[in-house]
Amino acid sequence: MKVGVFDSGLGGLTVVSSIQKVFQGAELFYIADTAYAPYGEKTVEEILNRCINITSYLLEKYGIEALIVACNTATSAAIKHLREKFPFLIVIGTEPGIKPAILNTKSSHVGVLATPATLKGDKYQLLVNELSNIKKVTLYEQACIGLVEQIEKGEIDTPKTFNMLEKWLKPMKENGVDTIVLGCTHYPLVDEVIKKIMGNDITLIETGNAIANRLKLLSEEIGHTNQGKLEIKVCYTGEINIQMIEKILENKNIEVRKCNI
Ligand code: DGN
Repeated sequence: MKVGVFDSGLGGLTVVSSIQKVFQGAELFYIADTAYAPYGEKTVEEILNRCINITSYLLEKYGIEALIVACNTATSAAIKHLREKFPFLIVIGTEPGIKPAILNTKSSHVGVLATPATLKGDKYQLLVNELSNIKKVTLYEQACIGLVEQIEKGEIDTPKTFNMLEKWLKPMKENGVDTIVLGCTHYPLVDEVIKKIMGNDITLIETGNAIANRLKLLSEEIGHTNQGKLEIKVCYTGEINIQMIEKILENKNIEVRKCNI
């Protein structure tokens, strides 16, 4: 089985890292669209164009049968169009884990960290409205402008990244937030910094495992046996920090190359 996964950069590799744990016997082609990163500050049309171009490339070059949009921003902008345009593909998107956060919180104060595009998108607003009758919670939404760029540079635990997060998390800390949604696939890469600021009792909700299990389930429905090796190949469109790829996937033998899309 051939699976395509993409994001604006390294973030979607946090999803691939979860996939590695439950999904086998397949080839996984990852596109890091770093020439057009970050997506979070682009228009919906610009993001949609990139999503269509990348999906067409993955189909033509590798013949993928499943596509994972490992990016909350791109999912919000394009998932509906991708499903309409490529109806024969299994298409799995990424959404902020608001529901598990609402179910988890004891203080009823929940933080959401995401890109500006995700928080502004209709899809996010719909999700929040839909879930508002499960339980009454106060949401502290924060658009983390510049955080994706810091992570792409490999600046995970530097004073600048710490200070950015400390400023954004201050109102959450002061108001007793006990659960934070990591609404961007890059943010699990700074989970230790967030814990340093919020304390170890904070619950961080990410979606990599849920996506990996969904891929496993949907692929088995079409006859995938889920046995053997998972081979991962990474392509990037601009620049990329290769040490970060090896670190996230805990593997130094990943094939990495540049591609033009
Ligand atoms: N990893 C992307 C997400 O989940 O939204 C980041 C998008 C971006 O490039 N800012």
